[in-house]
Amino acid sequence: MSLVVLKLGGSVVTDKDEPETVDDDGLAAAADAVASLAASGQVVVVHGGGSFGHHHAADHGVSSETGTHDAVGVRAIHDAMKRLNDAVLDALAARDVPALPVHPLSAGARTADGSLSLPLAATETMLAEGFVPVLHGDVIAHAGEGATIVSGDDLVVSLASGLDADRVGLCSTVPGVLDTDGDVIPEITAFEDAADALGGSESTDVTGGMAAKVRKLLALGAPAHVFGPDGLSAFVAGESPGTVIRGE
Ligand code: IP8
Repeated sequence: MSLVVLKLGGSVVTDKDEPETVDDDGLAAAADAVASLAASGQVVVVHGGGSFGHHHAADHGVSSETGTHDAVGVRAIHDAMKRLNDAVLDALAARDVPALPVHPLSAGARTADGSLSLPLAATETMLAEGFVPVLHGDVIAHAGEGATIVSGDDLVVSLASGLDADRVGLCSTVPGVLDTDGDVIPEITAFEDAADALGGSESTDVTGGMAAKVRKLLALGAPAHVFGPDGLSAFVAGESPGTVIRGE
């Protein structure tokens, strides 16, 4: 059975300008898409932080590099993400999708070099038993740093490679990877295809993390589609909305 890993950006399922506010229409459209995917194969969902995780992370001075040893702060970030995760699970349950939470804080860790270790037994067994695992960007124990933020994108890369996904979708508010004129690049098969737009081949994180994201997605064994909310139904139908990133 084919396996799809789908990331729902925080800006798609929340109202980024209002603290801890779900974007009901965005979440409904995303949940409809997951329900369609789940009807024909296996799906792992990952969602971002949006207006739930990010301001708590900023309040406590925590980023993906800078950690904290303050358990109160770690819980504030994690609890906010659990509230958003509950809203996503509820929207899926309302569509009869057998969705279950997997909280990265309790499942994985970062090693001292910053790489993510995410054991997959829970996710794999849920899939084999017909459930739809739903992970989320989170705060996570980090060797030497206390706890730092793990983004949904990093989880997608670990899940897609560890579970040998067939397709990966990243739905955010941008319609794809954009060239220097602001047009969507339909296909990227090497970093050089998008190097100008991404700030050059030496750049790792200049355009909202897109350069780093493209590099990681090129290393996957599965095609990764980067698209906006308007592309969700095309992605569900097996088409290639936005940009497809395909390493060779
Ligand atoms: O929105 C970040 O996940 P992202 C999650 O995928 C937190 O970057 C806790 C800020």
